[in-house]
Amino acid sequence: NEHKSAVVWFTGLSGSGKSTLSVEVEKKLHQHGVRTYILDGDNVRHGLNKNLGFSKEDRTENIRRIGEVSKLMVDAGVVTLTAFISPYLADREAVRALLDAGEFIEVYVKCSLEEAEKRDPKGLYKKARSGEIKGFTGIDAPYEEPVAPEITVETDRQTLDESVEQVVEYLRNKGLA
Ligand code: GGZ
Repeated sequence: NEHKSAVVWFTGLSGSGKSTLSVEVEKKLHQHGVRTYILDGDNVRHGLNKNLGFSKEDRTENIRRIGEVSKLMVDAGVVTLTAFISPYLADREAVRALLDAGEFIEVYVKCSLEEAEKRDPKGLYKKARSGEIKGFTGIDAPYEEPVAPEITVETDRQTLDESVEQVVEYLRNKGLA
């Protein structure tokens, strides 16, 4: 593998800004001629993982498969950006263990529950509060914060541009951008 590659693993609450951030970081990488691919709910949960729901077991299997796909993408030399809540520490660490050192870049997309709930772009928090959705992350299902993420961005305290630049700068320093 002549091209250095890695997985940029965005983790955080629903509505924290993972997808937005992955799209904006990808744009910057494209400007630098880097080949990328974004894995997110739209292309994974509707296809490969359409038999999975949101129980603890299903989330673990969701993340396991995404980790395996990410590994294949990295082997192919594609910088892979993933945007999944991935609420369990052990599941994220299992993905890290699949990859070589430096190939798993965990980005904690930190945002208070209060702010994520205020954004509520799909009205899901409202449904979770009313009991229409059970086991919603942050409401009645856990989110385990990263312990030592490579990068933390605080989307309720910094602008999108600042967060994007922070990620791109990290990748630049690692020779990935
Ligand atoms: C959390 C849920 C749930 C429950 C549906 N809990 O804002 P969104 O809509 O687009 O992001 C959420 C997405 C989470 O899927 P992931 O594959 O990222 O989750 S995990 O990593 O935990 O496997 C939300 C929607 O799916 N959604 N039900 N109960 N989010």
